[in-house]
Amino acid sequence: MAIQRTFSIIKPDATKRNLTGAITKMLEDGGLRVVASKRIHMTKEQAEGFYAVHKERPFFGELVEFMMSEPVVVQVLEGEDAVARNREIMGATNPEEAAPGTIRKEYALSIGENSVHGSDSLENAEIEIKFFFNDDEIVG
Ligand code: RTP
Ligand code: MG
Repeated sequence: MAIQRTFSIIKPDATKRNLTGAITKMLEDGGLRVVASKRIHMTKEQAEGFYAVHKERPFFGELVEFMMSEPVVVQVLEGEDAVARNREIMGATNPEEAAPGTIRKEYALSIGENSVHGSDSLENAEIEIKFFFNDDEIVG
């Protein structure tokens, strides 16, 4: 299996409850390394741009408002099979369907306020990393 990089967001519901450290520990314990990290307050342009693929979905407006509601922590995670590994550690989008021991099972409040984002493919990981980070901010 190859070493990959993926993109993660610790979402507003989690930063608000001071869960940045707890969630990062779950990612690290799961075998991923944080090679870039910053806390930002997303602008409307950033939230709409990042979630542009969802713009026709009924929850788009709600999702954008949520992502702008509090600061988030954007991270680049590195490790073996990092894209899939991160998705496993996160658990299903809906916390009611998330497996025991996953971040969303442990911490998510609802299908919308679900504590973390993780890239769903290697191709999207590259696009999402570039959306928030310059090359010199990532230290492997
Ligand atoms: P993410 O992109 O955030 O890692 O989550 P995901 O792949 O598991 O879920 P996706 O289908 O890509 O949806 C993106 C985010 O939109 C919010 N959502 N709300 N109200 C709803 O029915 C609903 N469905 C999705 C969630 O915050 C989800 O993570
Ligand atoms: Mg997604």
